[in-house]
Amino acid sequence: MENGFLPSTPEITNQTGRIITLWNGAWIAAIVVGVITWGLMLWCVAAYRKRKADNKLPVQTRANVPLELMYTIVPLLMVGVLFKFTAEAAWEITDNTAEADVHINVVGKQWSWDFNYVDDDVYDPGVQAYLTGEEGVEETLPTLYLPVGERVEFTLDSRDVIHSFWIPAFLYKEDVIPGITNTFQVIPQEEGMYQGKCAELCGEYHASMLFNVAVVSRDEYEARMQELRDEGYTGQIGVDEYSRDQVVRITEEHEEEDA
Ligand SMILES: [Cu+2]
Repeated sequence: MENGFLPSTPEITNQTGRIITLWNGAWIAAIVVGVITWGLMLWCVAAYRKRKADNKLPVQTRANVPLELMYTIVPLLMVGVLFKFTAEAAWEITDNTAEADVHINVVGKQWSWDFNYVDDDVYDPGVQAYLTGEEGVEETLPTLYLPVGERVEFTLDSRDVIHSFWIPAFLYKEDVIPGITNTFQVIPQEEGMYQGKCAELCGEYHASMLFNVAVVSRDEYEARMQELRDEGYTGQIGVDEYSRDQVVRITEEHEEEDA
């Protein structure tokens, strides 16, 4: 399996290959340990089963120092190996020291996302998705544009409660916490449309916090920036700016439509 059943491929971002390798390695290690453990259990059940006319108690063993050392050291080794590979991968993935080409500030809000394109000084205020259960919802979702092959630095802010910014195909999510700005970098490597979600239960319409991610060419990216400029979305939308009432009002309007 190239992707270990994950919703991604090694090429989608500069990080997905590393994450898939870690995931597959952890599964292989777990299966090896599992097979040995299950095998020993079954062997004990079969080899030491009670036989006919065997009515004595088995030998009663109390302490066995070599055995106790073994079952202390072996799990420590296993945890140590898992820790080493996980920590190495995490260091590399969360390394933010490189100079980014594109800076995007995401503001999570109940229940959508605002996208500030910092370098182009435009923004896209996300309107909460209205999930009817019918097809075609994708077209109504806010869409985040990213230029392919460029290093993107995300800064994540929240206007209200804790959210989590998640693009499943990128195999990475990061919490969006009020009062704290989290940062990560990624290089999207394949053009296409991806899905984004909130991965932290954040209230009644948490499930509506969907967005699209369009990884496009530099030209298409700039065309989108111009589009936002033409629509009047110049400047940046502040963390406290877009009132929560406005979003709640949108929700209520939808509810009236339903009624
Ligand atoms: Cu949320």
